[in-house]
Amino acid sequence: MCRCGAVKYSEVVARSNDEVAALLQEYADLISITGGDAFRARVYEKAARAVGGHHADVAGLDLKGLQEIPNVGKSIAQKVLEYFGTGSVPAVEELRAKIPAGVRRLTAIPTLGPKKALTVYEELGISSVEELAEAIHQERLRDLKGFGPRTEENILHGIELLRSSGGRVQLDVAMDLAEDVVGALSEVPGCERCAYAGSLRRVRETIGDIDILAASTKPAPIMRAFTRLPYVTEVIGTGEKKTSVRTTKGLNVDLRVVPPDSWGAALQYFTGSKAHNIRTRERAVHHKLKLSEYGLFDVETGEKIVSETEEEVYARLGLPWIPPTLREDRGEIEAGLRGELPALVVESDLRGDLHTHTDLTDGLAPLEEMAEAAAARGYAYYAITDHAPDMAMQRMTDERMLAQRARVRELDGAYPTRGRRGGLRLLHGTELNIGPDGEVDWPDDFLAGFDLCVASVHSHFNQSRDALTRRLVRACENPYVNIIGHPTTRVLGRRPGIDADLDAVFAACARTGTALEVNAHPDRLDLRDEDILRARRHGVRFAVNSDAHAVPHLATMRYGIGTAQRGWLTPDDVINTWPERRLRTFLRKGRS
Ligand code: DGT
Ligand code: CA
Ligand code: CA
Ligand code: ZN
Repeated sequence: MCRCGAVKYSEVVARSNDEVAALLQEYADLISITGGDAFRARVYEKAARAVGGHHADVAGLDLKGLQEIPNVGKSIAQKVLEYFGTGSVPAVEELRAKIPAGVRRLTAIPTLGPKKALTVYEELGISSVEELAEAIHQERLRDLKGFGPRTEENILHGIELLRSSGGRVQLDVAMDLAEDVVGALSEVPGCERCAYAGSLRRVRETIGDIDILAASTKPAPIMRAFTRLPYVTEVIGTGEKKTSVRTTKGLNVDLRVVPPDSWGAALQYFTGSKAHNIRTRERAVHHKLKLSEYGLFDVETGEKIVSETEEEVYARLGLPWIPPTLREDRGEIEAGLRGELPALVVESDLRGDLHTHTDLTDGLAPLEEMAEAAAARGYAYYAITDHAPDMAMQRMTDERMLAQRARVRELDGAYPTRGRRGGLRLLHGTELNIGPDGEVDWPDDFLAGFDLCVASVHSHFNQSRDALTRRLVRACENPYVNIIGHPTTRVLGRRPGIDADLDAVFAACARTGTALEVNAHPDRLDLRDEDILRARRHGVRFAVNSDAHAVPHLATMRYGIGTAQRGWLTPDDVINTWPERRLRTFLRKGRS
């Protein structure tokens, strides 16, 4: 068979086959982790491989067709049909509920079996690959039964394999590490400036490696301090200008030290993106200048032009300073030349958070703690939006919801905040489930009692494109639905977004006065930057929300704001920057 034909074909069928393979593999892992029959786990593992390698799309097969795939028996075929029918498999959900997602993620490490994954979870409370890497570094694993220094080394190697294959890491992981490095290097005598650049400064949704820049006339002590940071596992290369290391987080960090008078040019260069830099270099040529990682130069005299700030560099190119989140060559140069760069929304513009949870459903903290933390962030208003009853595992009832509302009314205004003279305004809301036909959990008369409703897709992800589109449009047309939560439902690195006609959904949002969420959770960042740009052209409004399930999650807003900026949003586009009265008018929507 022609190779290119085969590649194309597999691209077409990959989606559903890969999804099913991942589901079966996960089920196999879950069986092992929960101490189930090893033989049964292997049966599912084999089936996963067979489906993943199957030549035709499994989505179109019936029970008989599925059983014709090698290693797929009746019970597995039935689960696959269930999956395509409803988007979930109860048997899998049941096991999922028993095990934290972090432990399941541990089994992605090729050198860590499920048994050992469960041991480190039970004995040391480790539930993420990052925590595991750190524990190994602190030599905390070797004392466990069945572990030793060799096991530690082995697992660490596996973590590196995992990282180098997948490559990119989540924004929050990279940000924590980068801020730590910048903090440490800023302390080194002779370090005049230090900052992170690259994709992290542009707040891309995932990060390949961290780029740190320092300004100094004496690079050596900074390089030395860098290679001695506690989480550095390997020095890949080190020199006068550049040092690269590998860290316990499996993430590489590049450090460049430049003379202070080139800081602006270097920061501009290493912030990128490459596409943006190509355009700025063109502008430089146009102005008889040369822009490189070494600085800005006059082409005729070869003289270095002092460029201590990025503003100076952009000014020499005839441009205003361009915010890093726009530097993707998506029209920012043209807008800059026309003097039409957007006045981007910033974190301090936010007056509230409109999608948050408490321990009434799957949150970790009680209402009081969440509200207090929201007030400490200086918000003027804060919405509590716990899950609605159609998500059966949350065991929500009308009574529980109404009791929460009574408490919310009691606490309204009770928390002093810098954002509002009368104390934090509490809004009572809910996160509805958009059912397979676009219906939601409660009838209109009950919905009318909420100050706002977020509505999200939480099941049936695999409906046809038409059905998914109709479903979302119908949710928009519900007069009580104010915000579509995490609109595509993607989970970075784990689940692709649903396949709906987003332009039709965006148009419906604009027409009905329904906002689209920019979910700030670094697992989601949904809508993503490119979809925000598209939605904006339809005239949609947005809500940048944390979807916090615990107090620390409130701070993930920074990633949501970064993503909103990458979608060119201004405060006027974002309803939770608005004063309360304007917000309340928007939330009334088409309600009578
Ligand atoms: P990443 O690390 O994949 O998340 O993405 P970046 O953008 O951080 O890319 P990276 O680390 O390879 O390089 C950092 C910046 O340095 C990049 O955004 C622009 C600049 N840069 C690196 N290599 C080149 C190049 O070959 N040409 C140009 N114009 N700029 C480059
Ligand atoms: Ca980078
Ligand atoms: Ca780099
Ligand atoms: Zn939520």
